[in-house]
Amino acid sequence: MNKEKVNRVVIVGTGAVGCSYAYSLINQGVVEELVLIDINEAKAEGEAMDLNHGVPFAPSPIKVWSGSYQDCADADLVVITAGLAQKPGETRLQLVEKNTRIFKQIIKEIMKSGFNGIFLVATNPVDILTYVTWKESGLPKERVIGSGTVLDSARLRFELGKYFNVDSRNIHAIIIGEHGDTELPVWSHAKIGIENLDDVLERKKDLKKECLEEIFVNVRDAAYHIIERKGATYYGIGMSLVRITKAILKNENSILTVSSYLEGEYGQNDVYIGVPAKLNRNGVQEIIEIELNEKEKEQFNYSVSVLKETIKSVI
Ligand code: 6V0
Repeated sequence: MNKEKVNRVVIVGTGAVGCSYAYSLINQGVVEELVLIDINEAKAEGEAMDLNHGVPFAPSPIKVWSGSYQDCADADLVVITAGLAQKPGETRLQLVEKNTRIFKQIIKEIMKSGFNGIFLVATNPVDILTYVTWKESGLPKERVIGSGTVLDSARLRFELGKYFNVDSRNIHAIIIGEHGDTELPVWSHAKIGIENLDDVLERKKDLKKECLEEIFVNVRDAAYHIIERKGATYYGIGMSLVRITKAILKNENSILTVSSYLEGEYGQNDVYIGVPAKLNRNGVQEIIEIELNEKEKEQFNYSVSVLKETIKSVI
């Protein structure tokens, strides 16, 4: 195999999220090499063994092994899903101190290997830990990305798809802001297929605009509802991470609401937050600045202020 063309992804953290991502990545045939790292080495080893037994059924060949931080040297993408997860009732921001400590250690090890690819962070609170990753790694902002509100936007599309009885892949609606309690839906740009959401509501008298708020609240609180029932959420984020991985490694120029570093965009600076961004082989190629209405601007600015307060406490 020509080494030049081999894409290597390293996953740090082979818990529920890391393994759902790995499983989905293998099933979608996105990469040629997949390395698993965890502080619990036996767990990473067992997961690699188990996943390898599915490789004969994968759409394309892939080498999977449990490795060490030295394997990051040749990685195109390092995806971090390590750390503690929310307990029932716990907010994402409450995880910040413990996971920041874990991250500082992990990033140091990865950078020691000579890694010079792209970071994708999923651990919560994701916007804060993406900022920590950027600061600690010294890599350009374009190459440090958080999963942001990609999952939240998918949840919104799913719920709107159900409400309007339209394939969720035809729903163009996004959530931006913190991946957490201060996130917001951008109703002003939402489309059902090719029609503005407001026009559809105008046309279909049996559908009610008031239901949108309830749909959003359910989406925003989805993690709490799932954690209450099964203790953790992982399939949705696993598939969201694969979507982001494909956008990057396949050089797609896809627009996804990843956590990106703002330098003047949306009137904000020095913060990582979920906004629509164009992704390709170089990482975030461009942040798409859409015109928000007054209410959305206010909500977005509030979300930024909450994240900035939290960043101050860890940096
Ligand atoms: P988990 O199943 O407890 O897995 C965490 C893994 O990290 C375990 O295998 C640990 O051994 C490992 N780990 C801990 N410390 C280290 C370390 N220093 N080095 C290497 N590995 C380490 O948690 P789960 O997989 O459910 O969640 C992982 C993170 O993803 C949590 O912070 C969640 O809150 C977060 N999520 C993020 C989402 C998003 O949209 N961004 C969505 C869901 C969960």
